[in-house]
Amino acid sequence: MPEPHHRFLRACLSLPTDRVPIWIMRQAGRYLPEYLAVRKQAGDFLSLCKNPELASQVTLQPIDRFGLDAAILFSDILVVPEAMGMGLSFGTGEGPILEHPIRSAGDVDRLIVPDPTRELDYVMQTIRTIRTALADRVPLIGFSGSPWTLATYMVEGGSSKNFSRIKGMLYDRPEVLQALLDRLVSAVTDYLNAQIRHGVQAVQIFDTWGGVLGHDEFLKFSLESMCQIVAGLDRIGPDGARVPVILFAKGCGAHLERMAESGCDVVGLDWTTALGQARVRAAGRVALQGNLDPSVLYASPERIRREVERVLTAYGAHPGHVFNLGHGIAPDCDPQKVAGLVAAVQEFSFGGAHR
Ligand code: 1CP
Repeated sequence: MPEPHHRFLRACLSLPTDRVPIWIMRQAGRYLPEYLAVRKQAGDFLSLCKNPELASQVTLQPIDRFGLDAAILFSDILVVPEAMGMGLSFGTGEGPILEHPIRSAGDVDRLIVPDPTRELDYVMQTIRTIRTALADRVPLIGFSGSPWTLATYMVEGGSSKNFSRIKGMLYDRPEVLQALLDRLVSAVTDYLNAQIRHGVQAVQIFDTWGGVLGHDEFLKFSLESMCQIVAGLDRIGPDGARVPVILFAKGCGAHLERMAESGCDVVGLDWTTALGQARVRAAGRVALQGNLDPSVLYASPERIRREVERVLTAYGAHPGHVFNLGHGIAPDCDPQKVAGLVAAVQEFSFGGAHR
């Protein structure tokens, strides 16, 4: 199989690169004035997600502005529960609202497993539009939420602080939660395979809320379903290239070894894990992505540069590092700071022939 030439794809596959690639979780979004202008044009956030032309425009905005090494599809993890039949809305300034929360086995039975080329066809159109607009400048990343993370929104009915309803379900009626997770494994596997068929060149599974689970509960109720998805993915794209799979589970650095055995190519880490030790623990089985604390972007440009150097030095001169924040960029971030961050990654990691 031919080796990829893009440094992001090469790093995902632990191949040598000219320098460390960088992309940023939530790189398109509210901290960019040009994003807010396009969202206004679309009317609201969900309409923006469903408009392939405008969603493609906002996907490319951070690429044009900062010269990042990968683009990520502009969409949201919650379009999958919507396609399964749950009503979805985003109130202005509030979190998401899922209209018919899952509270019983009957609620799970009523969920459909969507045909991604029908209920989620607008995402497939967006992928095609973005690939044309990118013209192979950088690779395109597709994504989904993990079954556990999607289930938190579906059971709670929106964002949550203490996850009381889904935790109650986990301990009292684990069979209902398991039935929901099983249905989500099918929906997410079909959805990511459709994204791959339509042209995404890597996929990331976001397990934003894996870290709220106890040790054994994470393995049983989150990692297990992610492993099933990884096993069901088509790892070769329509152009014959390998499609790397990234698992990002926030607050789950303790489970790195188990995640590295999932069959994924890259494990994404948040900033609570020591990156140098993580590389040793991963033992060459996977590449690592991360892991600058997003709050570093509130510091001075000089301090940001020092912290970038610290992350790069912690990983060291080895292949298989994708620079990223440890979680999504904050909506009140100053775009100038992001420009400084990208420049620092480019400068400090350039010329490492060993990478
Ligand atoms: O007002 C707005 O413009 C909406 C804000 C917004 C944006 C820009 C939401 C609402 N989602 C998004 C885009 C988005 N969401 C992307 C775009 C691609 C990118 O540039 O990265 C991605 C990958 C996501 C994924 C997503 N949505 C996650 C997982 C990643 C993470 O940050 O942890 C989660 C948990 C969501 C749910 C979500 N979407 C939006 C909100 C307000 C929420 C709830 C967050 C919460 O519960 O705290």
